[in-house]
Amino acid sequence: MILMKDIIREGHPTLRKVAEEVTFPISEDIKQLGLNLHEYVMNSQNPEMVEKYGLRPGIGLAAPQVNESKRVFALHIEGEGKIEASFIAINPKIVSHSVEMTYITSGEGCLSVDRDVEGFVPRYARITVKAYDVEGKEFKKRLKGLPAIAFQHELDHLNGIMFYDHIDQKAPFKEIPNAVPFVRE
Ligand code: SB7
Ligand code: NI
Repeated sequence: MILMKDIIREGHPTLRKVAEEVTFPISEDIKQLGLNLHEYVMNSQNPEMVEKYGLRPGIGLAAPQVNESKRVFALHIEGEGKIEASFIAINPKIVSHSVEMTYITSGEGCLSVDRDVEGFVPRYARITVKAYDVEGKEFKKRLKGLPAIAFQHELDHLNGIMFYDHIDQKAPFKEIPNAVPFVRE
């Protein structure tokens, strides 16, 4: 089980590496890594588990954040008891995206960043993605809203990119062209 002590923080070199592609057939270790990442994000949204294990809530977690430089991440996004997106993605890619952009009005955070970094993080409003699941089966999805934003945040981790790399240093709250703001409750 992944705990906060297993999550590396900014300054650790692994967060700046381009993670390695997963090879096929998918090994038992990679499968377990994916399942553990997914378990963390689900547990971190369960008040009893948060309390018991001191978890910080997160809607996604990428393998490099647990110091495994592999192209794997997990997402779990629930709102009003409804699961909006919940999956493990191996060798994920964006196959197409909208021209329209979006950004979370309150900014983004990261389990590997122990400080608040303010500013708008431009993201594609809609994306079509492809990835493999832990059984090695390819899937394709269309994502919008928070799942689309989170997918891009996690994919960035696989490429050594942190959310604040996208914030305009001189004008963090400058309007983003072609963007429809996303308000997170
Ligand atoms: C806000 C938070 C996240 C994604 C998009 C907007 C995920 C936070 C948890 N992570 O650090 C995952 O990498
Ligand atoms: Ni992150």
